[in-house]
Amino acid sequence: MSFSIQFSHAITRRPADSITRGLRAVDTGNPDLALMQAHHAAYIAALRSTGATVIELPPLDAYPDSVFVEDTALCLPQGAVIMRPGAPSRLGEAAEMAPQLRTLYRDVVAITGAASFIEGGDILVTEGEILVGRSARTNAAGIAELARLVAPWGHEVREVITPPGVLHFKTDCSLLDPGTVLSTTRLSASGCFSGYKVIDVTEGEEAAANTIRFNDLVLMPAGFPRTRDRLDAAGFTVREIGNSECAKIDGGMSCLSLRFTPS
Ligand code: CIR
Repeated sequence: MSFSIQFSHAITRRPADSITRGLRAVDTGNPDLALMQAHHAAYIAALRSTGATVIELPPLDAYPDSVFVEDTALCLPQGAVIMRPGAPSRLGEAAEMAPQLRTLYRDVVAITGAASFIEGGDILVTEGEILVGRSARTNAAGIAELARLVAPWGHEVREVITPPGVLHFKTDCSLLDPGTVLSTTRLSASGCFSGYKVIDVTEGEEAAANTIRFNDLVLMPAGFPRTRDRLDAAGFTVREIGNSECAKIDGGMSCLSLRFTPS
């Protein structure tokens, strides 16, 4: 059983009407809620098709970015860690997720330091380590606090750097199997994946790097044919999911769920 790619559960949250106020680095127009809902439904259906239980939480209008549940928690086999998002408008989302995780896990701990900030999008869990990218949302204090919390569970944290101008570490990479990473070249060139097999996305298809391996499937954003060819050639079972609306507010496949096997 590979805890980094096999999961019995996922949690998602339906997009709220307020999604049009979602944070974004560059304004390319507001997401269309109806189309986003359709993409979200396809995403959930794909997760369920692997046999997993998917818990769908109701929309939270007070938090425009709350559909991106990944940023609120880190779920490990031994327990869950509630994050402290670095985006002030997202800080309250973590407290909304905590009670859900307490119903599923015996052990739920939290990042609490006033100076600690960390978002789940900056965290890549592999079989042997937890890589955390320092970014505009995740700072050294947040990473150090996470390392202290997960050490008793046997996990080692390695601090890495999210490329400048990139929202989250996992905006630019994802785990395809316990030893294989999909990455942009700008990230893999930093050398942070030494010891892993790396498949680079095709130049010009950087937005394809944020996929998720969920049980037998790799969910990838639709519309990146050359990267898809690379994944097919490497033997992965790929499901393309429309991501045009989430992409307008810097979201992708990983942000839309928490994936875990509760203990
Ligand atoms: C934000 O800027 O926080 C959201 N608009 C997008 C969050 C994407 N989350 C993720 O990649 N884990």
